[in-house]
Amino acid sequence: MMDNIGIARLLDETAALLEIDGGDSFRIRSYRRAAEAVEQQTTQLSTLAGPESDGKALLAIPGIGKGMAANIRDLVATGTMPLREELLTKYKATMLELLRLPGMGPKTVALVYSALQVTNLDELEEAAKRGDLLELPRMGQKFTDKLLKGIEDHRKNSSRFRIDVAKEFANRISRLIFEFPGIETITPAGSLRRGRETCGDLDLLVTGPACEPDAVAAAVEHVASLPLIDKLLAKGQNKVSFTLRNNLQVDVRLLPRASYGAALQYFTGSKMHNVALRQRAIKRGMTLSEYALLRLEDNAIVAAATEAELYNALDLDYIPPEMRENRGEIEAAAAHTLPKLIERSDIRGDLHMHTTESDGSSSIREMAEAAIARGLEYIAITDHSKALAMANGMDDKRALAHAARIRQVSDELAEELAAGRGPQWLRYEKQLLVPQVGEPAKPTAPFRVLAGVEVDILLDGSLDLDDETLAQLDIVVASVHSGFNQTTEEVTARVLRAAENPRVHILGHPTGRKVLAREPYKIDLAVLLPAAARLGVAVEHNSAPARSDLNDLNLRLAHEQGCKIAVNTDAHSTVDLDQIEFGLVQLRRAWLTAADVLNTLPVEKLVASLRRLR
Ligand code: DGT
Ligand code: CA
Ligand code: CA
Ligand code: ZN
Repeated sequence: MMDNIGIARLLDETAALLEIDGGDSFRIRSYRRAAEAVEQQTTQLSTLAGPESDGKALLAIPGIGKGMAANIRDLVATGTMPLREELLTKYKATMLELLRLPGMGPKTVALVYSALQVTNLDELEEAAKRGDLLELPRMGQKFTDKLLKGIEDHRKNSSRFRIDVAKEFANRISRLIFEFPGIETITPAGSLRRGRETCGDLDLLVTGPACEPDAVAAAVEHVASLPLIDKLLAKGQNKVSFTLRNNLQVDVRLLPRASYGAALQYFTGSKMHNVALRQRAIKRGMTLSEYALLRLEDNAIVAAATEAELYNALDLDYIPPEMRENRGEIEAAAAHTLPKLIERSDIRGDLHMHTTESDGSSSIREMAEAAIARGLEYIAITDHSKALAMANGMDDKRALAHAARIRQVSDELAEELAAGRGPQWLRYEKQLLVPQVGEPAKPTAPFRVLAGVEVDILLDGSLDLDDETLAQLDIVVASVHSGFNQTTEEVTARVLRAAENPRVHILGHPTGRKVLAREPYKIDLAVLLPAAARLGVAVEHNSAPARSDLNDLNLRLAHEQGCKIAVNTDAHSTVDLDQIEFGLVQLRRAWLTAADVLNTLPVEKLVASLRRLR
């Protein structure tokens, strides 16, 4: 009998095959969505979709319509379905891995198959090495070289997962575990809790009455039988390890409340932080383990229930997880000089986002309301400029007309808020950070929508819009979106030239990298950052988890060089505004405080500080 994971896998595979076949994008999406929906079910669909069922239960699942329900019943009954069989007469199931490579769109995948019978990663690599791709239209040596590099990167990267992916799965799994009675708290530990931009595996720590020694066996059974488990790797007394369909490994530990703090400390790591902490314990006549901090002479428990007790017992201030990398945090905690790290409530504004005017999917008004609902006091709308034709970038005339509309929305909203009419608040479910709409926003400070632009830095460092246009805008973010193969000298000089333009306020995504997907362009930050500081132009940390432009070490460097730092979401839709969380953890990993960040300022101070002194 096919389980939910099997069903989801085949629906997803069908979506990929449809894509290669040049299918309708709406139809492709409906298969992907159905796969996700199936995977999140708590009961095995085979029990609802068997031959004797009427199929109604399937239709009750959001994302599953009549056609999809029929597909699922076919999958359960026969292990396949007609559309999949039809596609498999033309293509091979393994081809979906090719879609993940840079430059390999569905058309190219279809082409290498029809011309060279390439059906998987290994075959593609061989074909590229043999030079077979050179025979195909539009695939020169450059394409081949790039592809080989892409295959190498893919092999290297596919064992780690982006922080947002890890967090999403941590949430899904937690939701399922919480269905068992007597579970109180679930905390993701390991690299996810420390806010690293990628995670090798998930470490979930669970506690509550159901995890006490006399009760834990049943809770372990519950976890070990979660329907989203692909392969069960291990099931111990209080630990379950498994993998998900995407190969992400999950280690779940069920722990008694009395030692939860010690376990949390141990499994949060990092290993280097823990090593240093254990040495400190030994110097003080204690030993530290995942169970407790013990006094050596009589094995008495000094601390175990909470992390705070444990750090305090070692004469340390509490060290936030993001700092636990053994980069001087233990010494600072001992000297009571840990910085007060920036928090979400410190952020007053967001200075980089898009609307339907370029490649965003929400209107000015929608973005502004979503920002108010999240407690922000101002945003800047910064749509693309014309060089980014693909994103429907604006020319000078459109940029100015758009600015006028942005200011109009700003005025309208100020009036409505003053009259006591506001959008709905978003509330956050306690442990899972899932936004939910609540009561209307209380009118707070007058909200401002600043008129801005994200102007392209052209290949020679000139800007894509006229100076007179830029001078009329409140916020100018300047970004590189082209010429990624320029040399270090070329790209550094290019961005420096843009930074020297006094109308530019912020250098947008200054490295252009994409996490696990694209190397940064070869910019020399050791040259750029001090120059940016001297010129008074801010550098952006882009919170989109796929970008995360300046990593923790670069952010630290930017701060030490005296740069202004802006942390923005680059939102392309209202929900993207929540990406700020991911940006903030990187700032915290760089030890930054609210005072180090531009968009913690109230709007008047922000606008004043943007004025460039020259
Ligand atoms: P990852 O999964 O590669 O993104 O990185 P982490 O930091 O999550 O590493 P992981 O999952 O191997 O272990 C989670 C934490 O548990 C780690 O940060 C420290 C602790 N830990 C696990 N195994 C050991 C060990 O053998 N020695 C020490 N000192 N700590 C360990
Ligand atoms: Ca881990
Ligand atoms: Ca682990
Ligand atoms: Zn942008």
